[in-house]
Amino acid sequence: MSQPYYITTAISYPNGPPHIGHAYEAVATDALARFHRMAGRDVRFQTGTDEHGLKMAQAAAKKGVPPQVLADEMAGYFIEMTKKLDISHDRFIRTSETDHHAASQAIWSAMEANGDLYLDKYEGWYSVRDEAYYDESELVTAEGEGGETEKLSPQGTPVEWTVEESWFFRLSRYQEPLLKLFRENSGFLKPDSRRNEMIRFVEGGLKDLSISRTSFDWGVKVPGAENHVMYVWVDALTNYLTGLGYPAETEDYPKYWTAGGDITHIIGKDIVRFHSVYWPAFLMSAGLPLPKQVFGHGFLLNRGEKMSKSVGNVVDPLNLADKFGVDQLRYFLLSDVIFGKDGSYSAEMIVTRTNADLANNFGNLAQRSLSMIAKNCDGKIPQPGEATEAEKSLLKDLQTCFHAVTELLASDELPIHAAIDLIRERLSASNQYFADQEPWALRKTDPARADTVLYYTAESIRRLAILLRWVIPDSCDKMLDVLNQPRDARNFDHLEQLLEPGTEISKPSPIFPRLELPAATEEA
Ligand code: ME8
Repeated sequence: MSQPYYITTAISYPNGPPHIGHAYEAVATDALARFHRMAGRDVRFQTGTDEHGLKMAQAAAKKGVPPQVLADEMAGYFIEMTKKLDISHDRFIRTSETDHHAASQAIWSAMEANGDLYLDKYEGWYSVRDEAYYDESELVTAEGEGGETEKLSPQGTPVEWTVEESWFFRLSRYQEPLLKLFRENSGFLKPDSRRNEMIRFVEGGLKDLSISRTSFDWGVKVPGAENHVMYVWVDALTNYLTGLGYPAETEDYPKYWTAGGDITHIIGKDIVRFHSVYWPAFLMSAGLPLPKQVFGHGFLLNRGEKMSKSVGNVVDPLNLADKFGVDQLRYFLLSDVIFGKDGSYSAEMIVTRTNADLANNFGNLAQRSLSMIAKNCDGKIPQPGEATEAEKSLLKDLQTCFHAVTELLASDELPIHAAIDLIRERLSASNQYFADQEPWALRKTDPARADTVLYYTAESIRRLAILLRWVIPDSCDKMLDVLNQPRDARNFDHLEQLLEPGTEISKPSPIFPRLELPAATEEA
């Protein structure tokens, strides 16, 4: 039996409502969680909001409300997004919750007990937007609007000179252990491009990290130094432990973390340094096991351009889901974007992709074949005659596809898009089988053979619905409802089982309507 699987998204800053990047990460992580659950693994999945820090405090001040009020309001939108997009998390964590304060103080105390914390003064650059400290050597110089030069972070965000008393973490101690981790464990950080970047960063030398602030008080209090709040990333990263009950030795914490569970953090490329350098160093210091993998996915660009409030191209993912359908959006994001690389989206791209694969391919096959069963077979799955080579290879190829998909998703590269490509090939093959066999013509010349063809077409639809259920759960469940399949017969271990002839089917109605392009004026 494989190890329990713990998968997490990053926790989002609720300084504004969710954008398409948040939706993308939630959907990709959800698909992986669902895949492993369908494969029979014990899965725990966590997502949530990262509510502390200067960015939140400043956003709240700008609105004239306390940070907790802003966090409560915006967290509500993030929770709404998870519901809307069918995200199957076990816990939605909010870092302002009491148990999270306790967990953050526990990891702090463990790092302190290991001799890794000391009090000093921080003097250096800080980017509020990135909630990150930068070394002078990392900054880039840009020309401001008035022609003056300004210093920006490597992410292009403004930086400010900060001087304050601060607790420090002896990150420098972990340079060698981290390099060893990267070198000996090539799967720890993926894709490889991010790993190479981080190896270069660590090789460049690690300075001790400032991990507390005294100039504001919106955060987790430092144990024994109540005028300090923890640097937001210390508490944010600890969310992954809080959600399991840490530090209490309850059932979930040992099961998913300390007893060798496979821990996977799915995050975006901009926060790889925090997850693959700071986080493992904190964990090593606290004497805790490390995650199995940190995966830094790419960014979604609106028609190839970075989203930004000033450009006015920030897209509300809930609007997209309303316009095009939840599963249509999920399918597009997961099949069109190469997991690990940046991807582009636009209304045309969503419509083109989902019309081709879902409406014209899957939907059309199901609608045509199941309507024939409804009309000609008394609404019941017909009794098949002997299977010919065509039927045998139809089913065999579906099974081979399942094994290939499993193998892909067990690899460190997590090629979700490539797994969907394989399933899409089977969709087309089933359509081809149906078209080649012409059951509508056989109905007149050889009704028994027509029944056989309809039986195997329905069987391939059942298998395709199971194969795609981790990507587009609601539509596949609707398809399996039409086929009258029990809820407990929809996982991968039911792939090879065959439809029971005589099973009554429900009247099929189109599950994937053909989408029209929205008018240019209201485009995404
Ligand atoms: O970074 N495309 O929060 P966040 C794809 N609170 N992904 C994107 C994206 C885009 N255009 N923009 C952002 C934070 N993301 C921290 C995380 S975890 C302990 C703390 C991703 O709201 C981003 O890379 O800025 C991150 O993984 C997630 O969305 C939340 O970003």
